[in-house]
Amino acid sequence: MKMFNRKILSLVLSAILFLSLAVAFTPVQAADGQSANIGKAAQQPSGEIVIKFKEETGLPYQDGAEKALKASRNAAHANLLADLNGLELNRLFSSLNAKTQLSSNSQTSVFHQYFTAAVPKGTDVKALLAKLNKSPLVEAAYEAPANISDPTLPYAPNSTPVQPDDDPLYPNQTYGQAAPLGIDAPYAWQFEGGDGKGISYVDVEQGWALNHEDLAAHNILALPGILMPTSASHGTAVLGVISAVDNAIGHVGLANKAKPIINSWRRLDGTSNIAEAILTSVPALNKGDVILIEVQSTSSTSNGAYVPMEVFPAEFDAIRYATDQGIVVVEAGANGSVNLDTYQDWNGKYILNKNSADFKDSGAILVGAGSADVPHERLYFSSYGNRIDSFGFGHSVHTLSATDLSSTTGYTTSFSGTSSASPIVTAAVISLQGIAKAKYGVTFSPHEVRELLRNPAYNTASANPAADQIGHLPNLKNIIDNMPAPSALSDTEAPSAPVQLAAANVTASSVDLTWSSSTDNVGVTGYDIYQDGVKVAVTPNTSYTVTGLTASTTYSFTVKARDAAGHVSSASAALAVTTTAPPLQGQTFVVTVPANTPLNADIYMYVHGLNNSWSVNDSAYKLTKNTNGTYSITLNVPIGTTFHFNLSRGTWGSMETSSGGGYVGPRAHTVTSSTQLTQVSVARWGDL
Ligand SMILES: [Ca+2]
Ligand SMILES: [Ca+2]
Ligand SMILES: [Ca+2]
Repeated sequence: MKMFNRKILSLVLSAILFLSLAVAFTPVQAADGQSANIGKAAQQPSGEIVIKFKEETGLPYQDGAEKALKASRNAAHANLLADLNGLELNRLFSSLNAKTQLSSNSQTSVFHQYFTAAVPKGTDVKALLAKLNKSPLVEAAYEAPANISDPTLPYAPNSTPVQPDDDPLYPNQTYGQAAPLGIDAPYAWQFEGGDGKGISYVDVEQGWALNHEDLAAHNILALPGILMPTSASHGTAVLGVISAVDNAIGHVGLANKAKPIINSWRRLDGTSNIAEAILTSVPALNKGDVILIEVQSTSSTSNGAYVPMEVFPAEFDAIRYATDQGIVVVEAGANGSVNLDTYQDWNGKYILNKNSADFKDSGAILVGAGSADVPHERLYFSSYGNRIDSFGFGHSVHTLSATDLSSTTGYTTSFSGTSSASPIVTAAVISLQGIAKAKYGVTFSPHEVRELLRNPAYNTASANPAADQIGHLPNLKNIIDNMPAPSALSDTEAPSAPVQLAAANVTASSVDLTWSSSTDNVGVTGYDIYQDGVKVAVTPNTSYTVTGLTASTTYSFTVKARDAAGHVSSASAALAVTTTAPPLQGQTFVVTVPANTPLNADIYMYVHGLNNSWSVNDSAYKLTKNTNGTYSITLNVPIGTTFHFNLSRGTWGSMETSSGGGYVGPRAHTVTSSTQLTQVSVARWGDL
């Protein structure tokens, strides 16, 4: 094999310079007839080509190998140099050099024949490659692979194609159209599962017309509960957005192949119980399925404004139970115009503000209401704040309607509120879960699907995100194009149990818990805190302040770690914590005595029971005489205590009586605050 000589290379430096300048300005005739000057714009490559030279070319395996051609007096080399037209040749395999031996038989290997060259912008690459491939020294010249990506299977085409064109009202469903206007349901429909096939959902509200002509084909399952005729239009409208049948009438639900189930919060016994409806929906569903909560309420601290149901502890716990089971919960954010960041519950806690230490995460996707046009503005009635994950259209939603439970037809152009926004978001969730299930056999955890909807890179922002605070409108195309595999696919391991659980700052009603981070094969997403076996909190941090405890009481705490796939670790070692005794509160009693009370009388408080050892003249309970003639005493007693007392002048015979000399029952006193002042009036003494 012929090898080049570095000395020759240096001797012909000026010749190289001349030659390279000469080729640099040689126009190449492009395939389309236009000439492209490829030597000038070398700073802006448009791509890479790979050239495999024949072994007899003899290029040294080093970057800048074209310099060797310039130094050569071989005519074939000169022709090749001309064909290269100024390109720089670099090693394709930068791990190899001229001395690397990959074969015992040869100093070089097939790999030493491969070079790569950056092609300047404007080059006719086809023409360049054609010329190189004709060269007697080139075995192959081709474009380097572009658009390299993971060789995962593409989403399978939908085996039950959605045919919306013969559903006459479909064109009015702008909320389903491509982003930025809608969530782009047709994009999802192309793929197996994108129409909701394989996924079930429960709609929790209180009335539906299940025999509506555009729903009846579903044979909708009704869980036990009472259906209210006055709410038939609402429930029918919600179902229409998601489940209107793909036929030749009415609308097309955005996830019309999903299985709809209804569960009335009007229970069979006539009570209203949304938490019960959520709880009883869970057994009807599988992991990855969805519960839609189409209810709102006012709370004692919302000043009459509607707030989402999760502000109520029973509903919160029911939602968290569902999300802990892997069920995605979508919850209407409510129509009370409330800034959820500043909403306080009856304990003064900012339970809906993610930036507050008080924040409690139910795991639900909370939905706000945006306008039905672009840019989507927050509607005046919508709840808002950092807790809102997503928004849908809050007005002008075209869907099914009904006048009563037995309606078989009816359509509306004006379904509205966070009620109309929530089924739009629900349909997006169902589509994603359906595609994941079809492709991977598993669905996303509630945490994962919420993160997909919250991702600002994938979804459509509202008009003024910083002020609107209603999250994003789902954009199924972007999410699907960027969709990761559900972590449940690869992650089958639970995190390690938390260790070093410790308590600090123990008070009569609270304790600070800390623990060491758990480890996980993928990643820990949070910790569940258990108090006497009952989960009381979820936090992404390794510390938590448990509040609302009773004084002088021993509690047992444990902590479990969880990952994005929903796996939960075993419990940490239990930690027993005894709260401190309650702080004593000063209770002042001011006693007015009868006019015939001797000026030098000693007045005592007799506290029934153990407090003063059955003594009616215990000096610790002797009152002080005030300048205005009243008597007073301050007792230090724990808050919450109730005790009974009477007054006397120090003997059983001088106990207080009624004005007629009758028995006076024990006076009850309950300590409710630290600054209580109680006025007591003695009518008469028993001996005077
Ligand atoms: Ca159709
Ligand atoms: Ca239809
Ligand atoms: Ca894991």
